[in-house]
Amino acid sequence: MSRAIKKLQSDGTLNQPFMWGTATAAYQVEGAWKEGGRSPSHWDTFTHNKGMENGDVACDFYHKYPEDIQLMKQLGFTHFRYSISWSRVMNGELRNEQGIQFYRDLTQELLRNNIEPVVTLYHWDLPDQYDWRDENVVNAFAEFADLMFSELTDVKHWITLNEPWVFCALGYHYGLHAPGTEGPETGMLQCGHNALKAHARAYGVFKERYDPHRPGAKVGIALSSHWFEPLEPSNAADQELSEKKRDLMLGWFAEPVYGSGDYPPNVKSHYGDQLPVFSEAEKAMIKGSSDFFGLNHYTSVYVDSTRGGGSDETRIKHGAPIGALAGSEWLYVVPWGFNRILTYIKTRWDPKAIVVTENGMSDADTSDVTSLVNDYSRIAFFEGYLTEMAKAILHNDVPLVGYLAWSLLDNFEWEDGYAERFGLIYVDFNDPGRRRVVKQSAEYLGGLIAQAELCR
Ligand code: PNW
Repeated sequence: MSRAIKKLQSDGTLNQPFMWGTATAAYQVEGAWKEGGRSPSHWDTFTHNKGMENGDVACDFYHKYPEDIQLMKQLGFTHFRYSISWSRVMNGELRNEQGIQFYRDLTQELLRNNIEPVVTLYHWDLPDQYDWRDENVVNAFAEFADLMFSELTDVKHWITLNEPWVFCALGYHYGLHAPGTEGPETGMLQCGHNALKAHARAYGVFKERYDPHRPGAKVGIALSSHWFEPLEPSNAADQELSEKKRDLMLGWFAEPVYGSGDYPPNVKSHYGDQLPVFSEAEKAMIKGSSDFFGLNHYTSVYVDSTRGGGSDETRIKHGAPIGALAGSEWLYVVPWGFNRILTYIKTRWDPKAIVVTENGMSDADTSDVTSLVNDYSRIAFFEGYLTEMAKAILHNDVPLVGYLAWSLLDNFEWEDGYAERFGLIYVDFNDPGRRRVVKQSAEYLGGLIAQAELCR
């Protein structure tokens, strides 16, 4: 690991210290859903209407962030990724001063403790009055982005949107995420189309109005993807179908932003007339609208072209699972897939820089706090994935500039509520004070960062 980091630090083209951080999202950690003038987002409405577990209190990060920042500092993290709750800082078209003040305070507290902020503008908590299928969200998002760019003047790393694949597919097609719409693929495609435009507009606002006065500031987007591995690597049909699946999950958003400005051919042929069309001006606006490639990566799947439609993805080869199953039914631990997807991104799009904006694993919730805190399987996860990341840097010249572990805290895991724990820090959700306990894996990462520091 440290050899890879050393190479990175001495590489002139990437002359910035490696970003070692953790990541969170507003709705998953903040709580305080009605405080300080916050209005509801569609996640409040969705969870309340369905009677699900929810983020009303979550980790109470809204009140406890100074304590959490001290923990990050003790562990040695250099960066922290958090998101802005749009409906905390804006009420319709109006700004909400108290909400904005919260993010100013949080940002200043990080900087006072020598931790660099990485701000996600949108991590899924859409104000109730908007809908991603409706074009008017594009302007609204650009205005919200403008407000935050103008207020958080010290932030150097901005992420416009987190995982449009997830919020469009799960929100407007499968109905598992807010707003809970189960329906034809057209809704999800319209969502993706507006998301790309909203992202590019926000990028444009920053470049035009703020970039000249913010030396070193960067704006990007965070895209999520599994690695799709052909079940039989020598089988041409498996290869072809794997490539198509990479396009349907990652290329759908990456190709417009980092490639041609338009959807990849596989996505066009798969959806046909259902797929909205960009004008030439929109393509020009979207193409190149990112200063780095933000990647959220967790797991890999095999692709088996001999099986029909729904079952052509499998986790089993010759009777053996692709990796150990973590605490989420979709999360198999596959370190080698991490090197492959990083190298694939470098080869296909050759971005200036890649930031791993999320990577981590879950434990199923149990009442056994001791075993949740002595999380040796998470240490094995990080060891495996970081070793593969180092190989990607050292052997495949992947321009990696940062690694942000998901997540700082056990938190509200969307449709799975509090049943899955992704944190480096345990949170007691039965305790009104939301007591924190640092897990062994956090100490492990802290040790690694200290080692990497020695190479500077
Ligand atoms: C990400 N998948 O979501 C989100 O950005 C986080 O908010 C979330 O807590 C975290 O990963 C863990 O789930 C994903 O199915 C959801 O591949 C699903 C997938 C990937 C990422």
